[in-house]
Amino acid sequence: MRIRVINPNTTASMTTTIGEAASRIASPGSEIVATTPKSGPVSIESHFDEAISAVGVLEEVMAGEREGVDAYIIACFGDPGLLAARELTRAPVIGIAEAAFHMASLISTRFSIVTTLGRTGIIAEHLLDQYGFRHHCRRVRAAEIPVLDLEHDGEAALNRIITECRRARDEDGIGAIVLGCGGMADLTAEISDAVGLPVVEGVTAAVKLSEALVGLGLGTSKFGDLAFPRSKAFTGRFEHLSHMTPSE
Ligand code: 5HY
Repeated sequence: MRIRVINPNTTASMTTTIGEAASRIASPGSEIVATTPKSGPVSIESHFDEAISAVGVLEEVMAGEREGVDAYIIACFGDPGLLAARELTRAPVIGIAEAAFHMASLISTRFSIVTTLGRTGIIAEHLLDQYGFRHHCRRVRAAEIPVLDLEHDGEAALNRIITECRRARDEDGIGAIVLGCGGMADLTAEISDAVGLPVVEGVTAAVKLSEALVGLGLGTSKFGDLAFPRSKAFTGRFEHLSHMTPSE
């Protein structure tokens, strides 16, 4: 099966980190194709960044539909454009936040999230409510590191993340930790060793969930709100999207 892993920010080196982590965990026979949108923010650290990045995600899904893809992963912890992306395909589309919440709730009764900047914590909280995991999550914590520090100042960033994970372990009464950024995809083992708790990371969790859904022959339902978008005209910079409704 071919799994398209979309990094919604436009930092190619972070796409490489995400793609390598996905390939390491993928089953034999699963081909990981990690992609970066042509347009968008170099990192996603606000509602504005999130909104703009969603268009890039949707264009990557449309490209995947032309090339033939069995499953899609949205590798940003805000799951930008998730439901809109599901409208465009019959294939499963998995957001890394949703995947991590599901996996963490299977191995612990309570988990905490450790993300990058405090200001994006609210985005994770909104997703906890939307997906019905609020009661599983004790706290959304932040290491207060800009997303691209994971690429440019990895050691210092890792130490701040480990420090916050240890605080969560000692203060939150939890059984597991969820890492709150796609750029942390390669840090799971190191953090788990340093903290001594199960650490759930969304990119790798999403790969395994994608393989399970495709293996079960399950895809995005086309009945109801996730049916293909109705064909219509688009104007201005989106004119190329006009009447592009995928074939039924
Ligand atoms: C992410 N930003 O996973 C989010 C993390 C965050 O560019 N990739 C990003 O801090 O919300």
